[in-house]
Amino acid sequence: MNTVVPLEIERLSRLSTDILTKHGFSDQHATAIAKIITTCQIDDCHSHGLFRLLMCCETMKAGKIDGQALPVLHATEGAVTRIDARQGMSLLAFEAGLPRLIDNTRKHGIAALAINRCFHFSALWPEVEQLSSIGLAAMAMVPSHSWVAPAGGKRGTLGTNPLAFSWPRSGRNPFTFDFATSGFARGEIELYLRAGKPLPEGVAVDKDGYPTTDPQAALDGAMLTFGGYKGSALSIMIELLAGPLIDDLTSMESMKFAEGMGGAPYHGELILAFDPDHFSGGQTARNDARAERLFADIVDQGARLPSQRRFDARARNIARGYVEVPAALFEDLKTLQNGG
Ligand code: NDP
Ligand code: PYC
Repeated sequence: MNTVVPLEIERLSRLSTDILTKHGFSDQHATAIAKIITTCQIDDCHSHGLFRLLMCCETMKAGKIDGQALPVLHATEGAVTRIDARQGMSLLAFEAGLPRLIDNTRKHGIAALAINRCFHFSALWPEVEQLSSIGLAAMAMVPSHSWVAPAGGKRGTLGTNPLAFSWPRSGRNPFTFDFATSGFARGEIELYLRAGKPLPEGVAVDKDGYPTTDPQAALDGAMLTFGGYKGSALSIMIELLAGPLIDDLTSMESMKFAEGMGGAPYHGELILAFDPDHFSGGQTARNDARAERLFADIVDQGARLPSQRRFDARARNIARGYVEVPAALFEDLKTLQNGG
């Protein structure tokens, strides 16, 4: 039976920073990572919440990450900001590059932040929502490791390559989606494995290329993209834009860099931001109202907007003051907290 234990929200951040600093992350990195992990766990994003502390520690044990690295911003006058994470985790680099991305977006109407040479384990929605919370629309994308077969193939070439988008809505939660371009995120398959549950059909093939619902066989074989050739093309686009375009690694190259060691993939990240005031010819309010009519027509027919489950979970968890964590994961986290 998959039992869960309650964990007070006020303990989440401390538990995460304790584990991260004990495993070699500087206070600055630990704080940046814990912030995202806590944010995800409060929203019941289980595949990229506390569970990802295991991947962070595994990454440190693999030996290539620099847990102390301070990101360096490249000097530039243009709309493209480049920041070198210097083989640290991506999140501190995102924090360091964000103010310049915002300034550039306000100045030029559209701007980009390219993070290079980062280890990356996290969900992207907390990043794009930092931009939509100040009235900007935003997209973010990353490659990962080459676990995913292209449509028509049976060998891992592409990453799980998430794409996130957030649209600001005055006085309401933003319109946000954030999904892996594989049918399932790798983290989700790992959670199925831990829970002893079979996968749905269509998520993966085994190492011989046959369809499988066995999570371990899926991890050993190849994952599939969502939406057949359409998800496959989107995934390839992410490889290109967050890889060669920004002078960084593809998922195949990230896999090679890892040399079979576990942990988070190593590559770049691309974040794009748009200022509606520049694009809508001074008619932002009128166009926001048109966007709201679009959302209303979706919700009115009984469909839900992406992220609504998350916003509901946030409200519920904050109101009761605790999140629910699988008991087995909580035991693993206690072991890590004790230095294991
Ligand atoms: P999900 O399939 O759980 O959800 C994808 C999106 O679709 C969410 O915004 C979700 O909203 C929305 N959604 C789900 N069901 C519906 C529905 N019925 N109607 C409308 N919208 C719906 O996401 P994934 O498992 O693909 O990805 C999970 C996380 O993993 C992401 O945050 C992603 O960034 C992260 N990830 C990170 C990687 C990395 O390399 N760093 C690699 C791959 C994934 P809601 O949350 O409200 O359900
Ligand atoms: O869940 O696919 C995933 C993933 C890859 C890297 C971090 N998360």
